[in-house]
Amino acid sequence: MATKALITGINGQDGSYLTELLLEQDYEVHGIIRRASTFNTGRINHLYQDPHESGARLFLHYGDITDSTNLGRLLNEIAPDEVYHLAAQSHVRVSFDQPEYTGDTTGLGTTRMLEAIRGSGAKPRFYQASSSEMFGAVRETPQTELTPFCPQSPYGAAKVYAYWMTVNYRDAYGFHASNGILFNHESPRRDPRFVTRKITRAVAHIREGLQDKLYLGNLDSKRDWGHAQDYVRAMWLMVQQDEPDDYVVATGETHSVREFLVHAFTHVGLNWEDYVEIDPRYLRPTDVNLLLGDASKAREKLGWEPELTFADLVTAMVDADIRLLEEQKSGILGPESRAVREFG
Ligand code: NAP
Ligand code: F7E
Repeated sequence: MATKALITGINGQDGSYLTELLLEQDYEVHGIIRRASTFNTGRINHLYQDPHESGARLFLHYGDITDSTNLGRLLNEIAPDEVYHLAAQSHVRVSFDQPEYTGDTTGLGTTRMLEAIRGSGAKPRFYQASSSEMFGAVRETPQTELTPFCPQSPYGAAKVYAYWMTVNYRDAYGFHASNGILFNHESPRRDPRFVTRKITRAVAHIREGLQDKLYLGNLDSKRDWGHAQDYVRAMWLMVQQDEPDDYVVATGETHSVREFLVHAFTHVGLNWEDYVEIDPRYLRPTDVNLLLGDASKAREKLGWEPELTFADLVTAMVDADIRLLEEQKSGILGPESRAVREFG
């Protein structure tokens, strides 16, 4: 029998790459999507399978991590072997505008999932999408699993709560529950409201003369940026271990937003300083100025290594945005989503 995984946040950046990875390994994958006024399965449309066809291994279910009765029912119905809890309000800047909602989804959402598992009587292994934002005003550099948390945003604070609830269910109820403390990871599937994709998308538009300026906030901020495809592999490896544990996942290199700009604009022969302006709207009440992870534990215990470098990441994202724009200009839009037609 195929191993069954349940993924919350399946249509997000990480959910889409993780689904690809699990389907390649012959898992049966169940994903929770929430009802929105427009269909939002763009990142997983290429994976969609008609659930009526024999051999289908990807199944989508409506649900929401603010709805505990729904989560409990899905846990009972699906009886997964592994749960990857990725759903969250994941935007740090937005968490200052919506601190209560962020606490509800990003923090309490994890408790609801853990409680749904406990109530179901099943014993799936559990992965919690923890974040380097928990380190906040960093107490040491580089950051490891032992570095104290000092969150600087409602998002970071909610993730700290979720981290400790995961540890608590491991200690109190013997859950196989692990925290992946993932540093920033990006890809061509990154939402354009995060700085990397905002930049690479703008580079593609500026190159075509479709955009004059790119407005940004704090350019001095430094991040340890990796590729999402590498990072979902680390999630899976954590869940496969005999013992649950917590792991930092990072590249061990840090770069400023300014350096990202230099790489992205230079890749197409442009000078970023001709286009970028600062807009205070993108500054945060408190920002995290420096993140740099030490993933030695993940390397030693999981055998995990990132395969893609910072330069690979930037060029892959710029090239993908150029291709996307060319497809849009020539009217080649992606194949109509079968999910849109069939998931009414
Ligand atoms: P993302 O692209 O923003 O995806 C978030 C997912 O959560 C989406 O599928 C979203 O669905 C879903 N979601 C949000 N609120 C929900 C709700 N109330 N009920 C059900 N689903 C809901 O994020 P990501 O980059 O893939 O990150 C995955 C997880 O890792 C998140 O928990 C994030 O906080 C965490 N994380 C990310 C990074 C990073 O650098 N990417 C680093 C560390 C940790 P909709 O499409 O409907 O909005
Ligand atoms: O900001 C600065 C901004 O929004 C990175 C999420 O996946 O990673 C992500 O959170 C830096 C910050 O990501 C703009 O101030 C400058 O210092 O791309 P970001 P983030 O806040 O690091 C962590 C690990 C997560 O867990 C989160 O879910 O870039 N910055 N100008 C800007 N950022 C944005 N978004 N927009 C700007 O215009």
